[in-house]
Amino acid sequence: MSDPVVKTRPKTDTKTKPQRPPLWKVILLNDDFTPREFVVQVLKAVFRMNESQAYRVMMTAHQKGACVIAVYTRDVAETKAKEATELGRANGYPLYFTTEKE
Ligand code: TYC
Repeated sequence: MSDPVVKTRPKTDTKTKPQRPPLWKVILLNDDFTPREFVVQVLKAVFRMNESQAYRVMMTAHQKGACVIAVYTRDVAETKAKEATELGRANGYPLYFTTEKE
């Protein structure tokens, strides 16, 4: 078989923009047992928040039931959610962080 006369352009020539990786939300869920101060400590340690940011996020979850904390790539979001949930568990609290695609 001979090569086709009209060749398609290589993929590198396409005009489509490179796609950003999808982002995942990390969501803090309220519960009735974890002390407020402990939630604040975890938010500061795992999500690099300062005291007032962490307090505001904790109070939002406390009052509304849940609060979006931050968005990351899927891997980072899942790792941080797991790490933060595990900190609660290790201290006997049901503190829970989940992830959701944006
Ligand atoms: N509701 C908890 C309490 O009253 C505090 C708390 C806030 C727990 C936010 C979890 O995501 C949370 N001690």
